Amino acid sequence: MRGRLILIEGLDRSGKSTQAEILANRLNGQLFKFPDRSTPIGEIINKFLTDPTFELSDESVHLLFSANRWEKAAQLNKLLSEGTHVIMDRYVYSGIAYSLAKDKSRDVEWLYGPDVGLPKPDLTFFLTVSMEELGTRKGWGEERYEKEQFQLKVKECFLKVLRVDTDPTIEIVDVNGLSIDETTLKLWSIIEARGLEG
Ligand code: DGP
Ligand code: NA
Ligand code: NA
Repeated sequence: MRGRLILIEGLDRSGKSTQAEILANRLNGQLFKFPDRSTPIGEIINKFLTDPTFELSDESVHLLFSANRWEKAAQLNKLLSEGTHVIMDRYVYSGIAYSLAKDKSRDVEWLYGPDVGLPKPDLTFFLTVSMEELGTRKGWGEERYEKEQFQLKVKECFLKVLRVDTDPTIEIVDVNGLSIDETTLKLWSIIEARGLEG
């Protein structure tokens, strides 16, 4: 049987990475984190995110993040075909939402283009947390996109891009005020209800 691909999306500091790690353990699966800063393209992305003087055009940034996902696609497909479950911390929806947040007039078809053909998640969680709570979390404000005004735009773009009304694989999960354990419980109950735990 093919492995399950479960994706966790959300704003910066929403708790995605923590939950992705916990779920990967519980499912005895592999964790993939995007951007993966360890690859050749990931190193450029890391420089872009951490060095405010490093300039790249919006289009280049968009294509680099997509290329970073393609760097891992063969490995991802191999694991899934061998029956290994994979949990992902960010993926295509982050690519669309962050680029759209920079320029709302951007052609969404163009934004999707470079990601067409990547393996599709069986389930996507979008974790929502209030801006007040996000602002209090560790490390906030250190990297390029971690500014409240921009994160508000990203949230709006995520909700536009995640077609929760027509796409049954999308679950928007309000985790505001929840502890790590409470959040895991909430996510796990959805995984179980969909029969994806086995
Ligand atoms: P993280 O390591 O999850 O905090 O991600 C680093 C930053 O990169 C974060 O601000 C979100 C942003 N990001 C993640 N994926 C993409 C993408 O595909 N495109 C763009 N433009 N930004 C992304
Ligand atoms: Na971040
Ligand atoms: Na993270």
